[in-house]
Amino acid sequence: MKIADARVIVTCPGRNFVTLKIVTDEGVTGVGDATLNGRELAVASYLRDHVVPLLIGRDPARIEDTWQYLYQGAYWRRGPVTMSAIAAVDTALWDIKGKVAGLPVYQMLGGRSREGVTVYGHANGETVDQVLTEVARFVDLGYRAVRVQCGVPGLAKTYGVSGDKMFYEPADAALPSEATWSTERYLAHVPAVFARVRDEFGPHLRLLHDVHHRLTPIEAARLGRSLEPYALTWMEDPVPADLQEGFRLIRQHTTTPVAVGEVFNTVWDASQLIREQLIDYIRTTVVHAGGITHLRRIFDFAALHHVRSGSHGATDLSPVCMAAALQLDIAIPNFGLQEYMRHTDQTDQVFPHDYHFEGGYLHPSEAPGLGVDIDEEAAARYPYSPAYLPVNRLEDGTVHPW
Ligand code: KDG
Ligand code: MG
Repeated sequence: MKIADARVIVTCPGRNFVTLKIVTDEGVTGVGDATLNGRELAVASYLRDHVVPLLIGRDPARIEDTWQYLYQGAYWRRGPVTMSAIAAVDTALWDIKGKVAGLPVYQMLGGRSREGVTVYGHANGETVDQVLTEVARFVDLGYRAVRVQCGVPGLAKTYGVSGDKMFYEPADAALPSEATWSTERYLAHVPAVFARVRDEFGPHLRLLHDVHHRLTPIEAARLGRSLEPYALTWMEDPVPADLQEGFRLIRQHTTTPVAVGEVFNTVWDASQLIREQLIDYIRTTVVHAGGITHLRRIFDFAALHHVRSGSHGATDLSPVCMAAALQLDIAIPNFGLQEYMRHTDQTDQVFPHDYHFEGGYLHPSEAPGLGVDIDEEAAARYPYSPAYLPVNRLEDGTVHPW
């Protein structure tokens, strides 16, 4: 069997997605997600101009060899554009291998380690009362874990607090919108939010919070300590992880678990954090960290260091990524949690799939391969539309992480 064709499909059914579809000379097809929020066309070009010509005629069964060929062969390693492109190829080849074998991909990864994939949803509101209403909605839907984000008094807009509560869209404008940030106001408010949520929902609901890289290590240490009475499952991205030894300071001061990694692309981005056990959950995902092959490598390395998975699963990761993530989540020994933000009906129509939510769990498809596809005719009805993530500034105008 040989790869006969590979198509890069850019579509915007409510938000932009980039998908690679590989076709073999025997008519077997596989799909991979290549979406990089706000930089979609860079990955589309990397694939079309520099990867697709190298795929034609290759044996689709040689997944590891193709991964190494694209990673080592390019000479220029790592980075979100390169690794999203490699991820798309890798994911599509696992899809093909599963279809050829007649097995869902998780069976080729060692089979089930659990009955379902525990997911967390996003409850957010401008006020604490709104937050409580949203948490209740997720609890009623059966979620066992909920991420809680709240507006900050005195700030007009806070990233993570969305207009549409169920189909949250972070890339909100054709050019980046701007918001104003105050760490002082934030740190003063967050513990009170979690006090109310714990009080209302009791000790058993798993609660999470995303800091979106906005703090310094000592500020994060203070936040973690102030949240200890509310027993969070994790505090996410407390500081930018470029300087990894900064996490030592956080660890010295708080027992609130730490989750990091949605912007990481390789095991090398996380190696110090994992080796020194400075984090508890690694949030790398299929699409941005080199596909199923490389994400499995990261999770195995993490497993040796008491670190569990917590894959990113926002709406800017397509159903193709989610289908692939679930195949891995159900199989690995050190699964922690899977983020799950629901896609809109438009998106689900473009990407037919049969993973499903039940009782707080997502269940991967049992179909051969990944159990997801792209309807190319439907995709063609939604042309690319520029959309960017917002930018944050401090009250004095200094650019700051959102
Ligand atoms: O593209 C960026 C989003 O995926 C990001 O804002 C989502 O932080 C995020 C999360 O944890 O889902
Ligand atoms: Mg996050």
